[in-house]
Amino acid sequence: MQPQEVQPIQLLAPDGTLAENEVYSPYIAALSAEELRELYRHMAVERRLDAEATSLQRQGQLALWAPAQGQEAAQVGTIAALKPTDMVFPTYREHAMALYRGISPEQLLTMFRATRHTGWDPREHNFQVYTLVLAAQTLHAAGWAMGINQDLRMGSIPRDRAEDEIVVACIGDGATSQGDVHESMVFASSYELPMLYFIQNNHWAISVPTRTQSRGPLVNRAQGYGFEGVRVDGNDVLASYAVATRLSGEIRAGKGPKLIESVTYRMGAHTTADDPTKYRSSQELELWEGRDPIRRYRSWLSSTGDADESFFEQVDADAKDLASDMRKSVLALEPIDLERVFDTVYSEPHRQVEAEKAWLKDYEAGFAEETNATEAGTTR
Ligand SMILES: Cc1ncc(C[n+]2csc(CCOP(=O)(O)OP(=O)(O)O)c2C)c(N)n1
Repeated sequence: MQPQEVQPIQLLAPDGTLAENEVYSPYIAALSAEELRELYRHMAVERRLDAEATSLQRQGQLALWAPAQGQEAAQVGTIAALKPTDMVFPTYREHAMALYRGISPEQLLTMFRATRHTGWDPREHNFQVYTLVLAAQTLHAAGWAMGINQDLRMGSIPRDRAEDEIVVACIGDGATSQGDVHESMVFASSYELPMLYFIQNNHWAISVPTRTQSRGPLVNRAQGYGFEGVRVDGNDVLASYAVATRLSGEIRAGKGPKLIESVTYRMGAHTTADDPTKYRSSQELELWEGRDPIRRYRSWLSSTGDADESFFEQVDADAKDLASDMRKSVLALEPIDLERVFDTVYSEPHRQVEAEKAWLKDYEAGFAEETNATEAGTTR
């Protein structure tokens, strides 16, 4: 059976021309020139940060980096449509969303330098810590959303929470194959939870293409659970914003969960640990380079007269400053205290954790012996 195609909602074509859409255009018309410029700024700054983080990893200053190049519009458009009080459950690639929520580059890179499990307090930003176990956050998100419903029912909203809070569960195309997603969606649908599933279909789950993971468009899954899904061009920041605004408004109004399949593309490697040329073609990459989300938006924004060359130059200068500050602050991050890592897993001593700690200490001691031997060799 041929997979049924679903045309994604697109407002901005790759050449930067804007189309009218009866449902979605009014959301864009409501944005001020300043808000439109901010969308650009967020995308451009994240892209610069991404490039810098990739370089830092190559220089051995980060243990790993998961580039988000190409996914800026999907992320910025969506998070800009939310309220700061909405709780976001990210994967490990939501850098543009994290920055938008006020997480600093240093906080963002802390985990990637392996100096802490995370660099930020989720309560300060309503942005949970990155989740590396695929799809686990979809269950955490459903649990949080059940808590919201419970608070509403009991009439006891905690003082630090908003009455109309909704929950966003971010997820990759590959991770939708995890059973956790099914459980989460069943709960969300059955209990009409205030949840937005935000799938960034970046076409690859490391080396496995989406078509292997799903024989039909991922957006169609929502229907199977009994809620609405919308497929959007994730390289179009305006469509991403408009779709997320409409759907989050409906969730806030008590209409239960919704799903966005944001069709985008990961331009870089899955992480700095893999080589995408081994599994995808240069023609495919070229095709998506032609759909670049930032270039497309810049071209439209210039044409409106809402942003001139000096604005773009200023954004570039700000991004450059951010990259240079980031280099300094990352190098200054203190290494993690290994005792603390193991001692905070359980509140009481645990045999397995003790055994793992002893193994690691022994392993680390091996390096000290090697260094001593080398030094002894050079002085002899
Ligand atoms: C439960 C689980 N299984 C496998 C992995 C290994 N793994 C890490 S990322 C990844 C691919 C994820 O692809 P996708 O969900 O499309 O997200 P993307 O990385 O493309 O943003 C895999 C298989 C993991 N982290 N967790």
